[in-house]
Amino acid sequence: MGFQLPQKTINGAIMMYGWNGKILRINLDNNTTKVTTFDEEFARMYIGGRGFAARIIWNEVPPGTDPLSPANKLVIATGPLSGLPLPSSGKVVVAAKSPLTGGYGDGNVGTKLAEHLKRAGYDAIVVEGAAKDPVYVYIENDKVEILSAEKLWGLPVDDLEAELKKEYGRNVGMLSIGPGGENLVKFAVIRAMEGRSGGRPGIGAVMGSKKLKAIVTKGTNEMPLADGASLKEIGKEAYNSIPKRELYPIWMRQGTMMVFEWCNETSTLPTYNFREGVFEYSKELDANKMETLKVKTLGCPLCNMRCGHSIKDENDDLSELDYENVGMLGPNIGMKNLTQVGTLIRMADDYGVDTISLGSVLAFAAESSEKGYLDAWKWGDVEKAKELIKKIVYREGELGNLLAEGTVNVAKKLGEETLKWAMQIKGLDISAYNCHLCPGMALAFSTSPIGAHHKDAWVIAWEVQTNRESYGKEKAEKVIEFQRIRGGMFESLTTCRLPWIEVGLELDWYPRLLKAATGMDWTLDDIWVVADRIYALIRAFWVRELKDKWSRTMDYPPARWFEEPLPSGPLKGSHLDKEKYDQLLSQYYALRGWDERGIPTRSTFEKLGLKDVADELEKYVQLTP
Ligand code: PTT
Ligand code: SF4
Repeated sequence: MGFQLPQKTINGAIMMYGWNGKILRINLDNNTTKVTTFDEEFARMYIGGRGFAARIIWNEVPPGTDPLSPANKLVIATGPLSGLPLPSSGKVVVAAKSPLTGGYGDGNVGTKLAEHLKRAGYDAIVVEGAAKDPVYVYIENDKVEILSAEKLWGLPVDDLEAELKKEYGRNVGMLSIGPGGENLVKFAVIRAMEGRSGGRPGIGAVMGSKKLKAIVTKGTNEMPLADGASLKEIGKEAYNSIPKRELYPIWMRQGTMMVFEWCNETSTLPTYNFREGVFEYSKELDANKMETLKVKTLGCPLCNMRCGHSIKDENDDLSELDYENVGMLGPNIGMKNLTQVGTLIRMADDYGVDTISLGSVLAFAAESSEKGYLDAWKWGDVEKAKELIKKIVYREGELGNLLAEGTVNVAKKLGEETLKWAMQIKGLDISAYNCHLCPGMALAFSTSPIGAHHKDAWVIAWEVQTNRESYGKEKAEKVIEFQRIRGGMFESLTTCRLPWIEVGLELDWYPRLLKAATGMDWTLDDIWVVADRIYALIRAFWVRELKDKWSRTMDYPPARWFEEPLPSGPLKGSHLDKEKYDQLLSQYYALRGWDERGIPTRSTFEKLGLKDVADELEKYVQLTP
């Protein structure tokens, strides 16, 4: 890469531009806080967000740690572009060892905390240990208070936020958990005051295990920028260019719900636990229907593409409809009415559980009931669904307690054969795209570093438009290209990727913005190297956890997509071909410099500057040279 980080001296201490160089450590075992620093080398190698989180978790969470024990660490990390005046920068990464998958887990949340944390003087927070009684944390620049949350514990997210706003006002960053996180539901998320959610792999449960109800942050310092004037100028140009884009008007009307109809038309809509790809009632749930019900649009801070389209639910409460939410709590569980789906989404938000995994575990329970393994509920019964959601969140009774463990764990309890219809990969439930005839997207899901999430490589639109049936090398190349951009660049910068995806904001804006923020000349190729490093590091984490239980089958999609052809729709009879998928996976591994087990070779680790990781990993598995 060959660049030098510029530095400035403040009161004798060397500072970087773009980063504060400081991580706030909050230890809840003994109610202490301290600040640790990182140097230029660390910033250059991992950029921020996911990169910082992955390295901290690799270094500090020992193999075999129970994810819900005090030894796990909760990391909340910004990147050098988070919280700055540039498009959609109000994002942070929340990460920990996942209680759902047992591997590395993270999520991305839109929140004012991105800006406030940076202005408070920190790039990241690491929460260590666990409190005995419920607490929340208030950070205001150098002041960090650990306060009793005795009166807040048990509150659903909306009520909690209302209480904390009374105390701190609206001009703060606020992340919190609902009863889902408190009760250690394995797919609990962290909620933001702006209505967003993050941390699908149970990061909210990790926060709950630490008895940490909320983090409120207020920062008032200047941002450490190399060239603040240029940054403002380039950021303004970028903001101004967005509304001129062709797709901007439709995006502003429909947001992520835009894809609902397309999914139904292309047989990729998750329907009845991904058994089918088309839903006969899709018109009752799609974006056009949403537009007739929409009352408000919410969104993350610093964004001019706000996409939280909200309707009133059955109780007249606001419910935010994103495609994943509607796909998983709509057709995937047989719901035909958008207002009712809105009620289920609203419950998930207020309780603080992931809509995708919730839809998946409910679908799994309906199918398992149909097959005689459970007596839970039937598809489309909205009253029963509401009852079950409550039971899950409060772990009520045997059934609630069982389903709160998440699909993969329920399947393991019911019997190995039920794993055939447990729609997950590496333990994380698949988000809302049916891949009976999308080998590239199946590969993207299977090689995502946190388990089956579309966030790292949403190749499905490209795949369906080009050569859908191909298992050629171009699919592996496209997955890696997207993983570098989405999972590497956007997760470490850390900003929202939607300006690039949805309205076509060109990627080369980002090195320009990075130059203004950090003073460094980054090229996109420099960033891809960091992305590959982060991928190799996260893969090392998974392998270190699983040791000899790790194999390439961890990168396989569920049996349903191979063995059960689509029973209806224009693609009736389609399914993935296992042998060809395996060849595609081998091509992916070869392109990444990973061996046939899907483990980076020693030479790949070393090329990426991760010799120390290779040395540590070699204590657990033999590496290919
Ligand atoms: C994300 C996942 C998604 S992805 C959705 S809808 W999507 C679901 N949203 C949930 C929700 O809402 N409430 C809830 N209780 N559970 C939910 N689970 C699901 O979580 C989100 C947007 C969206 S909307 C997407 S695609 C993009 N994701 C980004 C990303 O991952 N990285 C990034 N740099 N930019 C992104 N921009 C977009 O952000 P997870 P958010 Mg989320 C209410 O968290 O764990 O990553 O899972 O992030 O701030 O809510 O914004 O059709
Ligand atoms: Fe948030 Fe949507 Fe804006 Fe991205 S585009 S920052 S998800 S409101």
